Amino acid sequence: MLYPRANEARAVLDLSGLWDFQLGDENGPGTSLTISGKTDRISVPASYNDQNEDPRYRGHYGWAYYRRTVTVPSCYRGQRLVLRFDAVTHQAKIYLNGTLIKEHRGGFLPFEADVTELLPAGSSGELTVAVDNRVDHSTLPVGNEGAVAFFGSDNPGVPSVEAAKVWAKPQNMPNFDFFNYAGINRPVRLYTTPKTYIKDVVLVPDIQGTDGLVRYEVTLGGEAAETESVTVEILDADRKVAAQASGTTGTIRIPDAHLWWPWPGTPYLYQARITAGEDVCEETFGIRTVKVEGTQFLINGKPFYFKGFGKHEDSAFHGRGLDLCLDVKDVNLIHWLHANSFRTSHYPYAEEMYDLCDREGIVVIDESPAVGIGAGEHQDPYQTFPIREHHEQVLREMIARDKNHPCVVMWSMGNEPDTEHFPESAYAYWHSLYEYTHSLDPADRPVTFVCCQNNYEKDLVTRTMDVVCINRYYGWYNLSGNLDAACYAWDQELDFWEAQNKPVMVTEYGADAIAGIHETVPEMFSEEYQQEFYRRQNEVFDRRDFFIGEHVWGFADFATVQGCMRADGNKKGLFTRDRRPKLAAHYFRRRWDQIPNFDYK
Ligand code: E8X
Repeated sequence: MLYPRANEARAVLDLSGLWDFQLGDENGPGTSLTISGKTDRISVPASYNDQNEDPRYRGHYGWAYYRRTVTVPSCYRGQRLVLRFDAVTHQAKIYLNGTLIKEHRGGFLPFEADVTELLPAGSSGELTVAVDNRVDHSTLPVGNEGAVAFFGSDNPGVPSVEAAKVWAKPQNMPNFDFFNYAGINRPVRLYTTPKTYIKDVVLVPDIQGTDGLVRYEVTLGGEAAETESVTVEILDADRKVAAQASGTTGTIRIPDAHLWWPWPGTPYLYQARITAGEDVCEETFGIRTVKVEGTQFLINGKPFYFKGFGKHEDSAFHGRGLDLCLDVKDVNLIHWLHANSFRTSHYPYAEEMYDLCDREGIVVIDESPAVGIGAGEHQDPYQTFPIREHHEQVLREMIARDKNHPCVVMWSMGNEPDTEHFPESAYAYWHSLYEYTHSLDPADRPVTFVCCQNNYEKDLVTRTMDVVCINRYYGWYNLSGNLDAACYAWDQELDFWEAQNKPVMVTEYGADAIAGIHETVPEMFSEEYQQEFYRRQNEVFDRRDFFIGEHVWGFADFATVQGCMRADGNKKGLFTRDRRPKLAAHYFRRRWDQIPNFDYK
């Protein structure tokens, strides 16, 4: 799906701003909807949870409603009109003048509705967006079910489940460690295209000697989709035509191409300028290759070492709402650290972030929202969670959206599923999904998922991924406070992985550090312990050739579900939530300055 960009053929009307808002209940609306009664004002895009002091905003369970009037300029006459929602979390129903026009499941990927007939140029209409924030066994991310029983008999002092019901209300119980921010988290726009329009563009780069090759495929939609002729021009960074072609598919040769290299190399970008009748669009791409070979991860044929972290879309007031200023700040902090990559834990991020990473040369592992697939040793999630179809849907939508970004070098199908209690079931689920994911990407990037701390000998599926990605908390959740033991455990485990002959990276390791807690003898929760935790474990990684990267958990502190293990959020950040560096940030800045992107191992 193309990003909505204004140009000489297309207009974009941004519908961000203050909308009317009302919290609803568990009973969602049907095929028609009109909001009545008092509404509050709410900012779009942003999560609704932290915008109002009414505690119901933060703890909400169920539907909520957004409303505004949309007026379509009459100068849009004769054009096709499309409403585009970049992300509505988690489930959306869209109404125009009270009538349902679109439904979408999944809170982190875009969807569109053609409104050419329903909202013609020169008219006004009432746009209502119904949003459901509930997570359960059928959603991604996954929520636990049975909220009321949770207050039951295993709580000392709580006499019975019946007694607990007096105060217990249904609530979301995320099976994931980030606050369940909800609402219209990313922009809503109305855009125009000519009646025959460019629907999609696929660009697959390759390198041949000093030339760049781009295999392309253009899909048209609308009245003359079958007959309209297509031309493609490749523009270099000075907007000079470097090569051109015509027809809906083909391969273009760019002589003496500039390659896309991760920062501090030059992340050179080209534009593919597509013309089809009256429609025009430009899609950014880079000439670079990605390949796994033996125990190496090759970018442009050279062995790459991942230095970076898992992140979140998370900030004060906005929640998970798009914050471009924060995205720019984060990219600059990534440069400041001499990092070169991050994982979009635990869901696809806003498209603007990938644009920034393309431009700034930051390598991205793009993760689907499949986090929390597990229910302990007594329940096989693969047999009992109705998620498979939805999981395939989010992978399809993620790859359709992000396929042309040079920054994206690998797909992560999900984070920390159960692979230990039901190893055969896990294998059947993930391995077929791995093959499906490969089949979706025209560029056939490496595919992985991120494995939870578990018994790696029982786990049958992690070892079959293109890159073994492991989250490990030796010295934190287990072997707490004991870094000698943690290093020993790592060594044992890395002996196991060495025998698998795959590239291995750590996608999470970390310790909570509350900014300002200092100690001479490092103990847990101090900034010194967090730094020492990394210093000791990095020494272990440095001794292993097949170890291709270190992703810290996490980039910055973030909001999560309250609980007795969390003091005002998850504090494993190298930065605080307002982006002040902890000791460990300074440590990594020195370390990563010494580690080159290529040929480190
Ligand atoms: C943590 C991280 C969490 O925030 C992240 O979303 C997923 C978690 C650790 C799982 N990985 O808790 O800080 C730990 C399992 C240990 C046995």
